[in-house]
Amino acid sequence: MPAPGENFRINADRLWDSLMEMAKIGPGVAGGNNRQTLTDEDAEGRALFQTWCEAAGCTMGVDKMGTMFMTRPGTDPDALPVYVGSHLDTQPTGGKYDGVLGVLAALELVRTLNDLEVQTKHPIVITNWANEEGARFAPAMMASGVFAGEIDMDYAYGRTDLEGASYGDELKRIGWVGDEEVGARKMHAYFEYHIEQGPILEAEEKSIGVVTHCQGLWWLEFTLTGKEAHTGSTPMEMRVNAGLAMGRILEMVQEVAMAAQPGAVGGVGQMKFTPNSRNVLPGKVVFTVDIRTPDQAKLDRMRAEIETRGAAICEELGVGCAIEPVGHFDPVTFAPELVSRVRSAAETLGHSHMDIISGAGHDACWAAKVAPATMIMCPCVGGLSHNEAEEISKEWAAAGADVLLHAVVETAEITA
Ligand code: HGY
Ligand code: MN
Ligand code: MN
Repeated sequence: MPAPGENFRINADRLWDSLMEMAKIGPGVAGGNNRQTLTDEDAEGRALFQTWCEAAGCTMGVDKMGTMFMTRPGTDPDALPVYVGSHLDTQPTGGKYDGVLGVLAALELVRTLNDLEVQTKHPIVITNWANEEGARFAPAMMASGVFAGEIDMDYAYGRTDLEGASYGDELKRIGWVGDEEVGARKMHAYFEYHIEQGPILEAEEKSIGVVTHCQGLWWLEFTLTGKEAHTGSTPMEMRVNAGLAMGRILEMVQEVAMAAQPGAVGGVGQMKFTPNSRNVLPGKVVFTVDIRTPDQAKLDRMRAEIETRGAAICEELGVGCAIEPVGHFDPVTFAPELVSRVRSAAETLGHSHMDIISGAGHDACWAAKVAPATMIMCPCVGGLSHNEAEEISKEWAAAGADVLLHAVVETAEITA
């Protein structure tokens, strides 16, 4: 069969309508979403997604981590499927498109193939990975990490949120414990379409990011032990001040990341003081340092320096210090043959494009461990993401979805 021409495109309005419909579930307080993993809102989003996929002729499978697999049959049932997915869970103050665009663009791809009565040799499986964000249960990309054999399922089940609820209990509570062994499924290839979550594509005025790599990551959880004491009557020289140690460590992380420029980031997004009372010096401070760079050696050097200097800061202040890695993956190189398929699809469709390294982590990073995998990106306004003001245009959304359609169909091989 000849490769589809440049008129082979998705229905941009239907994709946009689906995005807006899904965005109504788990609304945020400022126009975005709060549909955190394994919450009732996540369950509601899953149910809507299941209804849509089954209406498009897909059959559902769910694995023991709660990841959803919606299969459109191919003409060769023995052919390994082409998986196309991302995630429906969001940050607490997330946007409407992070993850959701990739899942619903995959659904739109199937809807378009149905409209045109196109058959493919390989089945196509739309995938909604559970707990991509890692906001409620660290690490991020947890279910895809278990799928790739990089994270132990019992460890994952035992992860708890700030209220002490465990992943396993919450998955059971919302009724989404599947029956499939995690990772039993084999993939012919994996594609993920995602907003860039950074400023490059918009600044360069490119509609398509041809993602060649993804930077590596460490999440280092620091637990600092101080001495609870009165903030008013305790003399400065008597304090065992875990809060001060945290402040100095944050400053040091900034310094390490700036010294590693260009191409490195470091910071902290979450911390917890105990007892977290205004006039009690904290007995315990827990926070997670997030460092990332595409350069393997630099990533390892940054981790070593932050751990060594963090321990020294605590020793100087007499504060106890424990450091536990709670998230990690090495820099990822995506499958060159799929990357060039994405690039040529953008060219066929006449979309401006550029090669790009993903700054954010994605389920594709783990999928790349077990199958040829790659990603497609579209710009986002101001490069903003993990913020309720996250925004894209309908045109950007459709351009990437068209590239996804072409690259996936070429990989799944049209038969009719
Ligand atoms: O942390 C990440 O990069 C992703 O947004 N979960
Ligand atoms: Mn995402
Ligand atoms: Mn995200």
